[in-house]
Amino acid sequence: MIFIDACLGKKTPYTPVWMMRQAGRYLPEYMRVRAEAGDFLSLCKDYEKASEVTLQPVDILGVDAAILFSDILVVPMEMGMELKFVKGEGPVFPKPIATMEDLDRLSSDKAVKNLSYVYDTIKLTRDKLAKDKALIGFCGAPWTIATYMIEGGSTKTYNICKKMVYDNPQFLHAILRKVTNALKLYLAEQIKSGVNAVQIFDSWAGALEKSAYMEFGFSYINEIVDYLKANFPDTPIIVFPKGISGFLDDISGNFDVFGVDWSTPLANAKKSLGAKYILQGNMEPTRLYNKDAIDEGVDEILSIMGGKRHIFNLGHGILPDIPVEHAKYFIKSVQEKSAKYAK
Ligand code: 1CP
Repeated sequence: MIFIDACLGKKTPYTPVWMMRQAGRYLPEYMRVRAEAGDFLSLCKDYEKASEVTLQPVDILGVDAAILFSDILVVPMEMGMELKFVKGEGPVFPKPIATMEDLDRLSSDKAVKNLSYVYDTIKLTRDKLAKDKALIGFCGAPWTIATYMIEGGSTKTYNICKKMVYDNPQFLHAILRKVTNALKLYLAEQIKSGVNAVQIFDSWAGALEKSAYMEFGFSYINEIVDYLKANFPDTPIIVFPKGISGFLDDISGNFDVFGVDWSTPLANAKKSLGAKYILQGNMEPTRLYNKDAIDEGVDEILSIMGGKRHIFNLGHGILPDIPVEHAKYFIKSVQEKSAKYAK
């Protein structure tokens, strides 16, 4: 698998490429399966349909890896929190975690058991996926998941959870501890079910100042990484903490790949982290609106990385109104142009 070889720093015939959020609303084929399922959460729970949409971007776009179709928020949901996806609003937890009693009602063990539909999706998908394509499992980082559990949904200010950082850090640690316990076992089950690599998404890492992020964010990611490396040393781990370009020099851990977000100049990330980690990323996702912008973005990134120690991706998820034809053009252009660097 070219994607796994690249994660491990082996030479590959071209730079492998996939896109964060590559299965989803920009694909008419996805919309059809989602309509059949009824709604988004029913789709996640139906392992045959979830597997079908996991495979769609491989068949339609030719990406080098599939990412499991699910969501980061099924973990707190299966721990015992009611979750709704409200049209136009995104995810909503009607009863956010505010007290120790709220937290005590949640169970990490129950979540790991209840998430069996995810393990079934993985088994079926790995069965159907071409042998040379990798299947990526994933979870949200404890901090990012906790922001939704505490705020009750998406937030622009993070004021409730950031107040907790300074007013009640013990309680925030208790929440993060419980989520981390679930995520260690959840990713272990994903690996046992057949994923070839895992990615930890810390989409809201940039909401915290450095010292707070190290204490409440990155330390929990590293705990998950160390647990997985002790049990599954051969499975590559990708971390994606978005919005921390100001302190990349201080990032360390036992993971294999560092995901660079689009706001970080890739040359800076290469200087800080490129010797220690394979870098993944980081084309600005809105470049996909325009073919000339795609060409320019791909050329610039390939010239910085020189076809080495790199996995191509966007610097955050693909947007729902991107033309499919442009997504195809992007994937093909990375695969063709990067082959020239490999010679
Ligand atoms: O069909 C729909 O309308 C639902 C939209 C949708 C989809 C397609 C949601 C709701 N989640 C997903 C799938 C998903 N989410 C995947 C698998 C598909 C793929 O990547 O190809 C993955 C890996 C995620 C990860 C995810 N969910 C993250 C981390 C990555 C990121 O984009 O930063 C986050 C923050 C979420 C929460 C979430 N779930 C859904 C939405 C709209 C959101 C974001 C809400 C917000 O911005 O706060």
